[in-house]
Amino acid sequence: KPSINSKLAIIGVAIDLGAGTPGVSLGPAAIRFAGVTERLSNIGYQVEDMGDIVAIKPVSPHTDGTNLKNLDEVARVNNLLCEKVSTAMSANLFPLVLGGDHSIAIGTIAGVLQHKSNLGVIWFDAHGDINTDETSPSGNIHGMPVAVSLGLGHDRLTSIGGTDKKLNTKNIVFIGCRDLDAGERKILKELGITVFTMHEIDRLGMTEVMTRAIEIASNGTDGIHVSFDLDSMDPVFVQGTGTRVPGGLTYRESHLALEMIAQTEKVVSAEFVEVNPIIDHKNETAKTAVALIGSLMGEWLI
Ligand code: 6HN
Ligand code: MN
Ligand code: MN
Ligand code: MN
Repeated sequence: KPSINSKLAIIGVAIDLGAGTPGVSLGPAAIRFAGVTERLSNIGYQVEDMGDIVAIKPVSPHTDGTNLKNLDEVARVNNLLCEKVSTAMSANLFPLVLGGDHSIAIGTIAGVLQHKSNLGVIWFDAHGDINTDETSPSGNIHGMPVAVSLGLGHDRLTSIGGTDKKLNTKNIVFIGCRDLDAGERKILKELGITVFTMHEIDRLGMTEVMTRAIEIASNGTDGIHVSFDLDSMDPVFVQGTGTRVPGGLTYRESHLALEMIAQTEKVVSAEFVEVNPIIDHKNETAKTAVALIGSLMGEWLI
């Protein structure tokens, strides 16, 4: 659990090969530049920066026999990430993973599952990220990590960390969705996964939504992983992210959600993804990510 004075590992993943828009590979650098280490040190954490895993753009994005873009390199990077996250947890370090596109959740979650076999997940996103190679409209792997972490999709991805170590549908919950593909709606419904769309957040309010979400992610689990896609927020707060969708979480709703998760003291790992400094204004999206990280790590639990 992230308690003040515990140790934390920062793991950057410089990859944009899972996304349609280039630039999120510079996300880890932007978030470091925005002062993530200093922020966490000031809260009272001992921070170990384990550096970046760096993706290399292939000459051709196509792997034989699949529509998935950059499959070879996305798989290589996520295998490395899985190992690195697992190594951090073996050393009793809380893994804080900085993206990078959301395909890195494949490696992060696979790594955490080596240590926590009944993991709950709270997934903040405008999107469902639950496409498979069969349902994906784009071939972009950042639209697939939830499916992969459930064992669905291409075996080059589902094999990462072991096909036996997967998430349980009853412990996954989505927050902030407002752009779900037809195939994703079908999968979500079939699997019975709870989705708090913007509609539910409007109707119930963030406090009630998070109370329910935390219950789902806690029920019978040995920890909670937080996967935060910056595009869950309203585009007015996050210019620097590639797949912006109007009508998202406000600045305070996002912080309130993460502060409530921090209060549970059940969080075992986290990732903040899809920060794109190339399309941002004065690194503001990375600064927002750092503030959100502060809230998740208990900055306001005085
Ligand atoms: N993300 N559903 C779309 C697709 O291409 O599969 C968009 C995915 C966006 C993924 O924001 O992490
Ligand atoms: Mn996402
Ligand atoms: Mn998204
Ligand atoms: Mn879409």
